Amino acid sequence: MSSLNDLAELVISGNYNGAKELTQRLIDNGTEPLEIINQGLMAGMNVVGVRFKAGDMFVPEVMMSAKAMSTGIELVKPLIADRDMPSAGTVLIGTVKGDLHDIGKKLVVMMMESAGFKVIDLGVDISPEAFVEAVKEHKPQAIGMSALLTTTMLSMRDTIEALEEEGLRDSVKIVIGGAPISQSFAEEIGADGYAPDAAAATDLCKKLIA
Ligand code: B1M
Repeated sequence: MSSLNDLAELVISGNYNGAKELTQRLIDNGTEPLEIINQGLMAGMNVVGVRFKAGDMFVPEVMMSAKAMSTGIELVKPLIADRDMPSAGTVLIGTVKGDLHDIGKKLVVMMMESAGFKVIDLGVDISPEAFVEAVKEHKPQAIGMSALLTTTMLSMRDTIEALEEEGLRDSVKIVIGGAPISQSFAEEIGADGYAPDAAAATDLCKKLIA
């Protein structure tokens, strides 16, 4: 195996040892670092996103693919100046106040990073005030909120209201998701969009930020 297509295939199959070895070989052969990222690692992850959305790939497989991709990125990163790293924008993400579920949110983070977003993951149990402070500090283009409990989803509304009170609402796009969330709830609380899964969240952020 020696080509960028092969590298993409290794990412798709979640073969992180293979992806690591081939990335190193491509670097040693003088392949441009950005080509390795765009035409190899990210190209593979884009396919994963499409297949996951279509229900042809499942969570554990996506996690293996994301690991393969990030293993390669770690090798290439030191060779690229920060300003040249492809960046689709900055997304701040967290599981809302009172909620400790983060498996789905981590999947969203991985997919977004794979698509070239700089993702700042605030973690779980994030209060509206903490979201506001983080927006002031990181100035993201978008915020992602995750909730898995019907009792915590209302914290999304509180967060949006807190952003409005601070005059920050219009500076960011807001995407929400998680098992109890729906498009109508997003509309009700004034979010910019709802995504049912990690791939859709990534697509939505691309669309909203563009
Ligand atoms: Co909890 N839990 N849990 N739990 N838990 C659920 C959510 C529940 C549905 C189980 C049930 O009763 N059938 C239920 C909620 C009921 C409700 O409110 N309607 C529940 C409950 C009640 C609780 C506790 C209250 C239980 C208790 O203590 N009595 C408690 C609450 C703790 C708290 O948060 N304060 C609790 C605790 C836990 C654990 C800690 C044990 C553990 C979480 C571990 C962790 O996340 N680190 C846990 C788990 C694992 C689950 C289930 C079994 C699985 C959730 C999961 O990870 N799914 C869940 C039942 C179920 O869903 N079958 C359940 C896999 C994950 C990939 O999917 O998170 O949906 P999901 O993410 C999806 C999409 O939703 C979407 O993308 C992902 C896929 O691509 N998505 C986004 C998610 N975030 C997004 C953000 C976006 C866009 C898309 O944009 C930003």
